[in-house]
Amino acid sequence: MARSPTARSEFPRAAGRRVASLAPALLFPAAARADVPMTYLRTFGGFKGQQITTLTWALLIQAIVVVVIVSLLVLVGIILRRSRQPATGPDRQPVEETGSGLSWIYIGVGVSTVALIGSMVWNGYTMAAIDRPQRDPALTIEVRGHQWWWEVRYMSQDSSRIFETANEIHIPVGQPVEFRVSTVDVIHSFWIPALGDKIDLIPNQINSNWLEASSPGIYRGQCSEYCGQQHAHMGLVVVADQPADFQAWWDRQLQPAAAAQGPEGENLFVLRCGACHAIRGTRAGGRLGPNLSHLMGRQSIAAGTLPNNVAYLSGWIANPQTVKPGNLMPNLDLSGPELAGIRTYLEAQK
Ligand code: HEC
Ligand SMILES: [Cu+2]
Repeated sequence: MARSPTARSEFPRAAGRRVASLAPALLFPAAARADVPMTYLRTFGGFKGQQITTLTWALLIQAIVVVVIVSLLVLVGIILRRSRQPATGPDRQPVEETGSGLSWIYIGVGVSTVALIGSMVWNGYTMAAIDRPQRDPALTIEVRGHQWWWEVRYMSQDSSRIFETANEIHIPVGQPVEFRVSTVDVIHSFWIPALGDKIDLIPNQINSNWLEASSPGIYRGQCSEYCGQQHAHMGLVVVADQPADFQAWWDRQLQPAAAAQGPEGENLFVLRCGACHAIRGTRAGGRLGPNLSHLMGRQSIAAGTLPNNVAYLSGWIANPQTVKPGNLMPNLDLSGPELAGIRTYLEAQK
């Protein structure tokens, strides 16, 4: 399910950054992003992503160096101790040894202080540098967290172009996009590791963040603040399209729902599902579950849990509680014909 963008153009020019970007290149030689969909050690997030990933590598390497040095010192201590024989037997050891070793403490504290202050300054610099995009965001997308899925609303000056969707976000490549986020229930956190930093979704508050994708592709995201039983199945995808494809996608979303094979399927859908789900242009206007307009254009269902194809879709509609126990869509005990009618109707929502 992935196009693999070439990240080459992304590798930073500055010498310091080049060192840091070497490490991921060694670890994942020709890895397509799909092989490591949730990586934050490689970035596709333009300027912001580079700033964060470089810092991440620096801190990671620093932590590894500390562990290696401390382990070596412990080993040296153990080995030296064993080889030194007490002169007159164990009962004759002096209580206080000459040469206290305190200088090791002074050196250790000095070195860690410099390293920690250095990281703190770098952290502060990075946070200031990524606070705002270098250009004004191309568009604003509102994201609202639900247990356990993502409500997504595209904003526009032209109110006829505003629309809602769920769990899959398209953005134009190479342009900063503003995200305004909140939640209807508990705290969630919106995170697309390959693109940039996290932002918490907090009740009765709107937080904002911005992201930019530097190459086209599909980037997996994940709720990263524990939010209940199905927290681990609260995923999403961000699809970065070429600007023209993005506009075409947006236009397609605004098109009316398809009425597949007569009104029967639609009526069934409105009756059995419309209290919780909306499809634009029909009487189904529920808001307790994801908006299902143009559902078949999405890659996955149940917030990134299952691939979106007819088989999984049927399985989900027939028995959502087996797939995602505890989720807020109940098993509906549909009859065979009801399930078939609703499925056929949904299949036409491309
Ligand atoms: C009581 C409310 C409720 C009813 C009734 C309901 N659903 Fe849902 N549905 C939900 C919720 C909540 C979710 C999100 C579950 C999750 O991912 O945690 C959901 C998710 C879905 C999804 C996955 C969408 C996505 O983008 O991930 C599909 C498809 C779906 N429902 C179809 C149906 C159909 C078809 C019916 C009628 C037969 C129906 N639902 C009835 C609440 C409901
Ligand atoms: Cu969550």
